[in-house]
Amino acid sequence: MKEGDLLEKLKNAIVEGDPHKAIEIMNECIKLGINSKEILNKAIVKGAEVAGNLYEKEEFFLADLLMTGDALNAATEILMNSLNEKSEIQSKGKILIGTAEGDVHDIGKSLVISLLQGQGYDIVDLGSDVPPEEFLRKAKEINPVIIGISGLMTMSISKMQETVNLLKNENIPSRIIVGGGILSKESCEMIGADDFAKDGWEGVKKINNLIKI
Ligand code: B12
Repeated sequence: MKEGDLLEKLKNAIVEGDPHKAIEIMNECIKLGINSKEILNKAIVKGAEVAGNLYEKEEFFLADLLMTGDALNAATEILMNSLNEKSEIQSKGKILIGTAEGDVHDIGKSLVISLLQGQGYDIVDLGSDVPPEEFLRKAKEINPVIIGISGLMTMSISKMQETVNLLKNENIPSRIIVGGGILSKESCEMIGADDFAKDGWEGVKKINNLIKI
């Protein structure tokens, strides 16, 4: 099967919320050596977008979104394993990461973590729905070079802002980067973070740049 057809089938399996099919096609993609960025952008994120739009139009219900979440998790787990296998680099420093308070979305964050581990960073993952005070407590304990905050919902923006304000007011020296589907350069400025990334690969590049400063 052609690469484009396979990625289209993977996207459909994600929208349909079929983890078994997603696993089968993902394994095929890896076997064929399809570039992981292509898999992520053309199948995984596209599938998530289609499901999200259907949900917005009320053609999908929460149960459908949950099934898409299962298929997304199944596909990204395989992608993450393939990214991890390639990591043989020395530690570049500690990164503290979590999803903003009130937000349970964590699939994109997990992907970013795999990419960063592949680049040789040590990751401390606070999970999802993380209160600003928890970011602060952990930052004081481990002194990370970077703090990453993920957020996928509009309401996460104010929580990210609150977290950044708290960290800056407490003079935490770590550089802060935010990411997640809803963010833009403008919302990043509003949040007061040092940078933002639209996808995981851009995140890695920007983090590498931030630690040079
Ligand atoms: C799967 C999904 C779920 C799953 C989540 C499972 C999980 N464990 O994560 C479930 C079913 C649980 C869920 C629940 C809900 N969801 Co939902 N969900 C989605 C969906 C379809 C896909 C999200 C996803 O995984 N995308 C794929 C990943 C790979 O992309 P990503 O997260 O953007 O990550 C990439 C980049 O952004 C970046 N990145 C991400 N984080 C970070 C962090 C850093 C530091 C960096 C550098 C980069 C970075 O790198 C990643 C890789 O490139 C989206 C639609 C969409 N378009 O995103 C809706 C969506 C996010 N959900 C939405 C909603 C409304 C909800 C619910 C409120 C529904 C409800 N009525 O209960 C609840 C939220 C509950 C809560 N309190 O959080 C809305 C949010 C709307 C808004 N603007 O606020 C969306 C946009 C759907 C829509 N169009 O309406 N959801």
